[in-house]
Order: sequence, then C-alpha cells, then structure tokens
Amino acid sequence: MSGKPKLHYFNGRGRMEPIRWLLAAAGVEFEESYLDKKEDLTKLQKDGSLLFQQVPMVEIDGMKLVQTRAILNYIATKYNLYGKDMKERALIDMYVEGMFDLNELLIMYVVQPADKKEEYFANMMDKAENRYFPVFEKVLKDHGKDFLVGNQLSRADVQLLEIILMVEECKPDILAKFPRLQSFKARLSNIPTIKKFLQPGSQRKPPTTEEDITRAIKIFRS
Ligand code: P9H
Repeated sequence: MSGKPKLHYFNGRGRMEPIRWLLAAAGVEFEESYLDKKEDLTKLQKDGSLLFQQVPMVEIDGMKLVQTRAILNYIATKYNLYGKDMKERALIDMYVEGMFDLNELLIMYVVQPADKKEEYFANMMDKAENRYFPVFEKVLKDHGKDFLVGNQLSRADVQLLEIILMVEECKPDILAKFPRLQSFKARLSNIPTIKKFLQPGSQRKPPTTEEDITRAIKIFRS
C-alpha cells in the first residue's frame, strides 16, 4: 500500500474527473486502477469493494469510499478546502451543488440521441451563460476577492475552473461577457498544483469521445 489514494474508474472523465481535480489542486499524488472491461467491475462488486456496486471508488486512509460527493467532501475536509466555518461551508455547498447541476448537463450531452443533440446543446449553453456563470461573476464582483469564499482557495474554486474549461471546450468564447471569470480562470490556472495538472501528460483526462461512451457502456451496462 503506497499510502497514495487509489482511484478506481474507467480511463475517462465521467464522474471521477472532479475527484482527480480536487486531489491535484491539493497537491496529492494518486494512483489510478482503470476498469477496461465488465469483468473488472464485477470483480470489485464480488469482492465487496463497492458499497452500492458502483464506481467511482477511492481507496484512501484505509477506506473504500464510494459516491462522488461523499468522496469530494472527505478530500475537501482533509485538505482544508471546505471553508473555515459552517457559514463558509454552506456557501461552498450551494456553489458546488449548482456546478454539479451544470456538470450533469455537460456529461450527459455525449449520450444524447443525434436528433436531440442540437437542442440539448443550446439549452446547455443557455444555462451556463444565463443561469450559472452570472452567479459566480457576481460573487467575485461583489466581494472583489481572489477566491469565491473566505478569501482562500476552496473546492468551489477548483470545481469552477474545471467547469469553465469544460464549457469552453463546447463554446470557446463563453466567458466573453464575464470579465471577473476571465481573470479568475487565469489566476487559478497559475496556482502551481493546478498549473501542473493542466500540463500535458498529467492525470487530467481529455474531453469525452463517442469511443469513451461506447467503452463505458460495455463496462457498465448489464
Ligand atoms: N451517485 C459515466 C459517464 C457519465 C455519467 C455516468 C456507474 C453514481 C456517484 C454500474 N456509477 C454509465 O452509466 C457509467 C454511477 C455512480 C453515484 C456505475 C452499475 C456512469 C457514467 C458508472 N454503474 O455519484 O458516485 O453512476 O458504476 O451497476 O450501476 S459511471
């Protein structure tokens, strides 16, 4: 046991990517065990490694944690990325849950039927541009600080950068109307641990392709 957290998932973004981002931002090295075929999943299911028979699963501190949000809560608490008190935590939770809703729209785009893709894409970009990004632009404008909550880096900042980059992959000029998010993106991308994770060759996964989904379906669909 190397003491490093060990991440169990397929070799793609999906539901594990926010966990990779948070560990990287915290400067924590981690190992990855990829599920490449259905047998890899059934093996973990049979040996009792998966509380709900599902991945993501992260082996950390002698535990086999499952459920994406539970895993992120543990990592954010362990590495002091969850605010200094319960009021800051409440703000962070609100922001992060909003980001999860946008993230769910984004990760489900690839599996939309061809005839629904265009309409789904338009709704996705509309929600990013008119519901979610205006909130974070206003938060940064109103307090004028570098980070969303408590004037220090938190999991909310890490997840906001992740989702800004994901939306930009769909619409490169999405930040045109958001000057505070533009400077936030530059500032966060220059934090040494995050800068390293954004370098080619890091454990950050590339945009999800149709092949990734075909592979995932082979592994996860019974
Ligand atoms: N609440 C992959 C890409 C995008 C979105 C979902 C799945 C849910 C959490 C096996 N795990 C396609 O369905 C793969 C979850 C975790 C939980 C799984 C089974 C999924 C996917 C793989 N399915 O947040 O952790 O949905 O293990 O038997 O249910 S991820």
